[in-house]
Amino acid sequence: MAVSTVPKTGVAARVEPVPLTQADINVADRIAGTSIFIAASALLIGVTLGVMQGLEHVGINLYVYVQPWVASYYHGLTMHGVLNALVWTTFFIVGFFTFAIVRSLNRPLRWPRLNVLALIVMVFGLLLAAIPMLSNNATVLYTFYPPMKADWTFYMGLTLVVVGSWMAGWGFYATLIAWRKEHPGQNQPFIALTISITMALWQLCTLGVAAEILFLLLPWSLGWVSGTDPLLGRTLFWFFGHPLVYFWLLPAYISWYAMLPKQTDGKMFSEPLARLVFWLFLLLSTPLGFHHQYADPGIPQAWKYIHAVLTYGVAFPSLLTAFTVIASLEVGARARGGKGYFGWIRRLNWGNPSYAAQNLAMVLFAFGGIGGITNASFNLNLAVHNTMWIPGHFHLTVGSATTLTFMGIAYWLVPKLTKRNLFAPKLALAQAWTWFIGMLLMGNGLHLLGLHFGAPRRSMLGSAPYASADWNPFLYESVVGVIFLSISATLFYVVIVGTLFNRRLTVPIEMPIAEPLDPTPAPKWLDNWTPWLAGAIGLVLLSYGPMLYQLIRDMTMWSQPWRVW
Ligand code: HAS
Repeated sequence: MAVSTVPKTGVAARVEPVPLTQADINVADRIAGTSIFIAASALLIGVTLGVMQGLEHVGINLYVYVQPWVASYYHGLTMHGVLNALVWTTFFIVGFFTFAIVRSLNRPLRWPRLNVLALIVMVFGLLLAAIPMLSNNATVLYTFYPPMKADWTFYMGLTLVVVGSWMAGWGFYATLIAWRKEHPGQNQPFIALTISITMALWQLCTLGVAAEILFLLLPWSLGWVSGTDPLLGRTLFWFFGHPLVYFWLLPAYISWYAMLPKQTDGKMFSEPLARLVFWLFLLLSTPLGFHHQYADPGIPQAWKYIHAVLTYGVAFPSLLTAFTVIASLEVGARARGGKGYFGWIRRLNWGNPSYAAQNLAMVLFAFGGIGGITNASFNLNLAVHNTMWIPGHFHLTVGSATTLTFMGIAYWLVPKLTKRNLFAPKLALAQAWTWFIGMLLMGNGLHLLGLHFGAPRRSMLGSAPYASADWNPFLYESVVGVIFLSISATLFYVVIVGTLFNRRLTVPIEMPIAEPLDPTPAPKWLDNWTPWLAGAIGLVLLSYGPMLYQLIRDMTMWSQPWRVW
């Protein structure tokens, strides 16, 4: 690698940029395509099981027809949660990021073999976890709270999926670092920077679940120790569990900020503000997991209060996002002839399924986000915790903001990867709208069931003796939503499979990258990792350190394993 003779200006010597060749693109695209294929396959099984759950809630029990493949409602619910919330998201994100970082930096992956190996480790982990899951030996739901115990292969498999995703992240950092050496003094490109921030957030928060699995669950499931400590296990899980939701959300935000405006002729309203949003997520996503444990005895109120305040803090970058992304879209709609305070909305690119899916995902997220802020309040949380309100909340967030956005991204990404035209764009458009209507109905029904009646989550409501007739309107509302969602999911697979066999692309597809409205580069403090990373680690130590110290000091490994279902 040649080093150019740049005069000493206080900036590091420039390394000659490595050009991006077709062979490099092919490597990245193969990783991306394989990851997204696995993601979509997981989602297919996951949503099918979701439909069965929805039908059970109105007394239609299909589980009797699928024995022994799905042994019980809870067996199905575990696979639904793991496949949709963990597998679909993680594999899609790794694939999408691999594709996007190469384009954003216009350079090859620094260590392509590491990224290939990362995917192999993830797939191996998935297969290992799948064996006990399919055979009903890991029916512990996607949060795998102890003292419910799964077969050790389940924990080991999930660990490998996480380790593989770390390796993918290391590959991305190495690529960004190489780019920085080649472009000293220049700001890191927005997409590559925000991909790396998302992966850094992921590396930080997964330390919690890694510790839970390695020190508590694996030795316990292997029989090396006889008991475990559920409170410590839950605390380590939620150290990871809440930032996990931002790992799901930030790829959607990358698309909303940096790609979606371009799809409607808009520009990024403020690139510096968008960078600030991602740094704030790095800073604030992890130190707030106790808001999932408001009802847990053993965590002092003061710590719950601190985490509540920080939770309100992490809602702030989303509020910034709501204003700036809408402004970016408005710029585009006005360029397309939109007029009036709200009249411009009609001129957005609603005819394009990729655009429409993502904009509808944003609308659903506005409701999901408000629900999240409600959850964060200690008093309100006591009313909704462990009720159907919570599935209502997360179907509007991970099930809509994330999933519908990823579907929208797939509508340009899959044609780009396969070099084939999108099959039946009108069906794709119908898919976006049916998902939107389905989630509105189901989300509303589930929220109200939880809030008004305290209907419990994770329960077979269809055969629950305590279920009252007053619940029926909301149960039926949500099942109508489920029917819309099943139509939508079917359309999604028709479009994607149709694309795989469609005619070759006639017009090449470009990855949409929105230009900033103001081309002035962002200030240097928004391009500097050190203060944000140090702040994130410091805040985690302050907000978790004393409590973790206390929980580990007082650890009581007495809980015997339970196999409930
Ligand atoms: Fe949450 C529980 C608090 C966001 C997912 N959350 C969960 C669980 C999941 C989940 C899966 O404080 C259940 C875990 C379990 O199994 O037990 N959540 C929040 C807060 C936020 C939040 C404060 N959650 C998310 C996101 C998720 C997600 C994002 C997935 C992707 N959540 C909680 C709490 C609990 C919880 C408690 C525990 C509950 C309990 O008791 O168990 C915030 O980050 C939300 C901020 C978001 C906003 C919305 C901004 C709106 C935007 C769109 C604007 C667009 C518009 C449309 C208006 C403030 C950016 C424009 C239209 C045009 C036409 C232009």
